[in-house]
Amino acid sequence: MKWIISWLFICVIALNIHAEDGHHLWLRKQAPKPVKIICKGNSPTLSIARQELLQGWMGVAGASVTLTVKRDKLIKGDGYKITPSEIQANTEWGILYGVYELLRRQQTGETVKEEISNPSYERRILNHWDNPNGTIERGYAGYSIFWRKGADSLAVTEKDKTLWQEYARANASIGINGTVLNNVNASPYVLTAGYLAKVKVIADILRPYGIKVYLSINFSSPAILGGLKTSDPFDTGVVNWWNAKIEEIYTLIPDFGGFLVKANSEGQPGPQDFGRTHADGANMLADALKPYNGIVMWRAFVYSPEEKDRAKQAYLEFMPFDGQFRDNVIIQVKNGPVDFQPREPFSPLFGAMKKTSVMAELQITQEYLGHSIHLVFLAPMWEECLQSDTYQEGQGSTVARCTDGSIYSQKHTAIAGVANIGLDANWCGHHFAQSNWYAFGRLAWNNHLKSEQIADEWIRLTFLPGQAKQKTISESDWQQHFYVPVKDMMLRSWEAAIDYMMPLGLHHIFAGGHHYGPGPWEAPKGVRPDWTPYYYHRADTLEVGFDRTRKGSDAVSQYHEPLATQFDDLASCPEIYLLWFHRLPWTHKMKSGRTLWDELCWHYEDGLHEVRDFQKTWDRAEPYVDAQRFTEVQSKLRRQYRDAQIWKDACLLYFQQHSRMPIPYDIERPVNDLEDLMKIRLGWSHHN
Ligand code: GCW
Repeated sequence: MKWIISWLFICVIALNIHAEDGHHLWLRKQAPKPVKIICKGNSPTLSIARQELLQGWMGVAGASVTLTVKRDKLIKGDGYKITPSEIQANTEWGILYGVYELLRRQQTGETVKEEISNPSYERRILNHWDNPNGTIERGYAGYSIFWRKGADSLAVTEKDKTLWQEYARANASIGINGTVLNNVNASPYVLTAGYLAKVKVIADILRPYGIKVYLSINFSSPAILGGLKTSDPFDTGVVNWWNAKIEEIYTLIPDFGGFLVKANSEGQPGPQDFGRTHADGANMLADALKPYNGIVMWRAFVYSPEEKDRAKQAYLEFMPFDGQFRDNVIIQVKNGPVDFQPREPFSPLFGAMKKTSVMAELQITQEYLGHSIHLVFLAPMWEECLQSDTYQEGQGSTVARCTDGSIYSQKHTAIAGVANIGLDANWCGHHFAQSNWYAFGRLAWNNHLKSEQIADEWIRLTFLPGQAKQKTISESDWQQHFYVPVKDMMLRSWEAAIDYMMPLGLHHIFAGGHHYGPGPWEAPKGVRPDWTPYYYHRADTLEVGFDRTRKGSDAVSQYHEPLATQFDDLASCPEIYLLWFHRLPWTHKMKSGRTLWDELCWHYEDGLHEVRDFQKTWDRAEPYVDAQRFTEVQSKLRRQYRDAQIWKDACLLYFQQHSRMPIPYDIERPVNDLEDLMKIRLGWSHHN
């Protein structure tokens, strides 16, 4: 008996050793070749650089690499110059980034000549929506890696430290250099001594990897924590309180990055509570942070039930203050004007605020794109936004160029991504969701990178042929049967999700609260109208869509010409944004010659078929992947298909009640009844 138990034990250990749970992300262990490193300096960051080269060198065996920290006019910020045997940078962090780039090239087989790479943005920041009790708002990968519930919430274990170091390494490897450790719906208590002591420990671990920590703050902290009567930014007591708090923070963490603020948004306190403006609030904090080189990232995510068109409010509220913010304030603007919907046109604030630093906020966590259940590669969405032309300073004034300092001189430039990271072994809940963390970092470093290149790198780094189930595969076999179809699947996945959720410019037709399943039938009965899908689709027996043309809410006029006219005019409005800008009869003729109703049906159908196809692609990939990741992704795809079917059935059957037109007969018939779908929606809130 005893030996059976110990035999079983050995088997479990052996299995564990070979278990491929995805924890290594895109940084997989391989047997390195010997390399000689020539480097004069000595520091924690340079030691990491050396160690990474020693444990990951896949170049010529016995080669030597020289690392030199030396200024060069062509190298900017933490950029670097690399050749196959040299890395030069202005800063040690630049050396580290150069090391990761060189190793990445060796692994992906991309050649290196002599080249300089400079980051597009000075600050490349993750925003964690982690609460002090360990839960994560819109997080689908388990609890927070920083905070936890209960009495030991502020304790720091060795396990925590290891995890934070792995986290820092992963971020540094893709150029991320900042992290906001807590939710923008901020608890004031993160500024108390106990939390700050823990923030210091985290900062100390992240520092050698070039990562600064930031905190989200609650604007009412002076009243809640300091016992003051007010948190009015013009009150001297309030100003003194912030000054003292900021001094306390910098005494602990001399390179603390600054604050992220969600103010007067979705019930959060802010300067307007005291009759002051966004500029008054942001500037007060900016002045207090200035002596320490800290910055304020002030969010423009504002909307209220009074505004007739939610999509217009951020622009209306912020444009009047253009030029009034301090130079260490950056206005943080979500990619679209509403809220991280499956597809939105870019926010009209980009490029329009010409005298204010503006940064984009992207959402890596898939709040509106299938949580950690659906396989959706987000790089194409971000590429679409970053490469959108705002025309603010003539043709070519893309969102990327309006925010990275190429067009406007901004004292600070930055980009943020809402993190999808949690305690799950694979960090992100879905193995493919790791590609979105990767993509954010790569685009933050180079906002002109193509999605295809990002997918290429990520697949090669994450699914090494050596880790395949079938050990005898050749490189070309892997290339043809794994790499090509999997890359294709990733690149099609965002459009597929749009098609089975919200095609042709439809948006926010999710069931309330959880933002996972469909709820187009939800109407404003006792609920804020702008929190119900009806507000956004406005379907009746004649028409569907939100009229944002000049005759409607006139949101189109917030865009610079020729866009305002292009969006306003039905003939030139891109069909991907059709129902975002126009309210149209069901019988409206589309470019394809179909009616709007038929076209809508076909999009839902195509989206669903795409997921069926992804299942086949993945099943065919089985020999090329380790068993654990294969099965886990396979199971998620099954769920994705079932839920995509529900999306299609729910939307078509619901909208059909209005259009009163038949679903084209070449389309697969719905398999669910609308009444059932309307009932099961609540069950979906606890599926993660
Ligand atoms: O997308 C919405 C989310 C909220 C979030 C808010 C925001 C953190 O549903 O959960 O709150 O946006 O970005 O502030």
